[in-house]
Amino acid sequence: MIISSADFGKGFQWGVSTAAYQIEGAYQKDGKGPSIWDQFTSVKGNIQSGHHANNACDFYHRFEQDIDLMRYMGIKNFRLSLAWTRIFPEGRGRVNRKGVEFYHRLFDYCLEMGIEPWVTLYHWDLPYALELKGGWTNRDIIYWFQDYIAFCIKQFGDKVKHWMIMNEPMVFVGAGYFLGVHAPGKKGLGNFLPAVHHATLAQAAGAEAVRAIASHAEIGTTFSCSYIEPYSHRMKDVNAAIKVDALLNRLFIEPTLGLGYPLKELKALNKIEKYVKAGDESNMKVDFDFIGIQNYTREIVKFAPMVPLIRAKLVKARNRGVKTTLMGWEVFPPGIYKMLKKFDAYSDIKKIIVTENGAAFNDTLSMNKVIDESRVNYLKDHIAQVLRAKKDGVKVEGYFVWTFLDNFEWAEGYHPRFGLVYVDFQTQQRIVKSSGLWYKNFLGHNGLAN
Ligand code: IFM
Repeated sequence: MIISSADFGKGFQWGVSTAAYQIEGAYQKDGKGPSIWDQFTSVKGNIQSGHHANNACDFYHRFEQDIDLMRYMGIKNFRLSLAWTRIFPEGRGRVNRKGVEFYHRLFDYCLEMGIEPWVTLYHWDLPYALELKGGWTNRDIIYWFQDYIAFCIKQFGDKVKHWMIMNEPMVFVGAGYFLGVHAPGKKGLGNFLPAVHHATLAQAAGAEAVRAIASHAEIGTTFSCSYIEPYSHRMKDVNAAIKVDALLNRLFIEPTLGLGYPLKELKALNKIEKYVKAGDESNMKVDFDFIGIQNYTREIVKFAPMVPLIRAKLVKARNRGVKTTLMGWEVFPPGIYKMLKKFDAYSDIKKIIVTENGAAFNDTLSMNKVIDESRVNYLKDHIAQVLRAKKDGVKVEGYFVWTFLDNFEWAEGYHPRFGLVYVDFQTQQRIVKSSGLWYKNFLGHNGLAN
């Protein structure tokens, strides 16, 4: 099959996604305050090989060069996030003008180069000062978050049209406040449940602030999602899969649509009601202009009586003999089609953008080239599934590759490289991989054999 970007129609938005903490570096430059990730990465044992993102891709100093490269690659939409502590070093109160100026310069340069910035307001780097007050477990975060957002929209609302309130709440709350493997490293239901509820309320309060200040803005938020299948047709596995689906795919989207938390399937989370106050149900609802979905893989779920609360476990792809990426995630292109169909079936979703999709493979630099055919195939196969969904009538109107530059992959440090562009972290040299050249051709409407 030959697929070209033209098959998706003129208005379809193609882009690349990034996040501040993963690329910016300059972690103490020009008055930036510490975030929970600056703190978490400074503790031995938290991150593979002791990596941190103090310098990362040094995007803070090199953004013009990187945007020039984006332009060369024909990329018209650039998803990035704001580092809250560059703007408010203590999370609230005192404004750091130099941080604000940095984002003005960045947006100005994007616009000058004909690249549309799509901005995520929160991609996990909570101000450490706010974590000391309980972070997402403290209900006051709804107001801290709303104030931060209101400030950003007043500052940048004339330059940025597309805003995303949060990135993958299930991941930052699950990994950061239940499993403790991401910042701030908290564990257990006692942290998880209030964090879920406050993130849900803050997401709605944030969206309301954007709407009130910038009526022309397009507002969305982004959800991680994985296609879930039971290990077998046995009822126990089927029920286990239903629970995991509710936890990973439904917990955060459904309250925003006015459907409440999926507690019927997730009885273990019933205690969340302890944190719910009168009026919260309706305050969780948001009339988003679009929903971002971020899909990488599928998960196979098995009944597991010894696993507390959920009695279910994921069967690792590596034990299933299937093709995987360097993250150990199964390569399963139809999964993105299934998730697009699933989200499209919610009647109140107006538009879907695939705000992340991509893969980490074992890239090797040889003679100044990175030949990453596995990534090219991954992207082609997933994009073909997005087209299949679109042809079925799914309201999908954009696709962003995760990610532009190799960068800091959270707990895995710099080991998994997801970029279309290779980064030599010693010299900060950029080398466009074969996948980057493929995307450039693809965006140039050159039909390519699939
Ligand atoms: O790197 C992350 C990103 O920050 C959020 N979505 C998934 C990506 C790959 O793990």
